[in-house]
Amino acid sequence: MAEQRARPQDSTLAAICEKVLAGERLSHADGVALFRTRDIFTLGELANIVRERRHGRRAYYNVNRHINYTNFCVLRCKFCSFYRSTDGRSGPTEVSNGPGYLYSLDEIVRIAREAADQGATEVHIVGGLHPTLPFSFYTDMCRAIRERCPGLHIKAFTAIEIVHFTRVSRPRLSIEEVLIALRDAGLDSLPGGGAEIFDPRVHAEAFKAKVGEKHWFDVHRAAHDLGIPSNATMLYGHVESVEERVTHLLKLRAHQDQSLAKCDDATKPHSDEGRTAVTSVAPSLGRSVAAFQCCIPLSFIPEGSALEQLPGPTGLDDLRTLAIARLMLDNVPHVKAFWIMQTPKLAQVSLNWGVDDFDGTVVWYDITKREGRGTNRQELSVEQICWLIREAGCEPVERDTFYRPVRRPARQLVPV
Ligand code: V47
Repeated sequence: MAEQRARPQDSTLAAICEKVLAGERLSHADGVALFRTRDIFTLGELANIVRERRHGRRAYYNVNRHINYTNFCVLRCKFCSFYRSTDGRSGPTEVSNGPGYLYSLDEIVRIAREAADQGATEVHIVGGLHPTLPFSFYTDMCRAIRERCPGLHIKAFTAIEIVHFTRVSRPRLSIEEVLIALRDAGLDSLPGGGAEIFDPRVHAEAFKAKVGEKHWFDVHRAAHDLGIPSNATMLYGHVESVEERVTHLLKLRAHQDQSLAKCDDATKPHSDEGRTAVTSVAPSLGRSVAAFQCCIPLSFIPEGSALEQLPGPTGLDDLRTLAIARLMLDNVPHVKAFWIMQTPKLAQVSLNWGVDDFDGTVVWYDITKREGRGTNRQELSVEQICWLIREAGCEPVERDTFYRPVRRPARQLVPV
């Protein structure tokens, strides 16, 4: 059993190994030591031990579709290559100087319907902060998707968009009121985007105009209190230090402690034991409290952003960060490698470094493109994902958004 093998070559890791093997919580200093160590095999092995305790050799993926409904944005975050200024003419750099766009509601519903017809269980919808769209655009979007695709899980809007909606709503709504209106229109869960790095210095340097950590946590706290599950991200490899990454993870852990303390057993995020979903019909989310289901460390892609002079994370930095997220977040069930950002090859390797979730088929993705000018068609087929997972020695498990296994007849998925 892997648990017996961790014998660190770096003696400073001995106490950390003992803590991990005993299931004890790691400190900030432990997290920093793991970032600094050259004993990468011990780090990977520790993260794999924790991953196997929770999930065995299972590796999750989902059949999903990302919809980035607009790239117009009132913000100009330095790490972002996606936004277009609201006059529609410019992006952050020459490379990312393509046109601005806004999908109509009909187009969004058409994409969602097509995804559902092709077997998707989830749509993941996020966009820029559009300057003029009314709040009704977003509730109408959820309502129309819910009507046309009743079984499709709607995971939509980062915390930053939710705060933006409070500002554009008339009369002005609170965060809680916005979430209730969206939930009543069909929203099932929130994605984890927009967290970046919870640190005032990094905030001032890389995304000054964006709302900061207080608002991000206010949205996720309100969502959890309403019984709406969510995810949490960390954007790493730009202007932050490793100490700031560890602080970010510990802030997520502290928030999760609070949410879990309020959770009743029925809604506590769970591994898939004993639960099976044929479709992604959400459990009733009404009055219970929810929590983070998953942490997604996002590997910064510099191309096309105002920080494109930076090198971005190396492969080893990606692996370290994913492994350390697994080790620090002892109360978050899943750690995801989003293959769009870590690349399929690295995401595959990370399945033995603490990661248990590969995200999904995605199909279209606009927010980042690896080559800067690359196409937004970014898709892996179920066959490709399962092959990568199996080759890593894991068992592929198709999940719904709540990590319940999806069982479907062979060849139910229609190729796009
Ligand atoms: O909020 C922006 C980040 C996020 C860049 O919840 C960048 O399951 C890297 O949150 N390089 C959107 N990252 C993606 C996101 C996400 C993805 C997959 C799954 C889930 C989930 C959430 O991408 C943004 C921002 O933090 N981002 N620009 C960039 N240049």
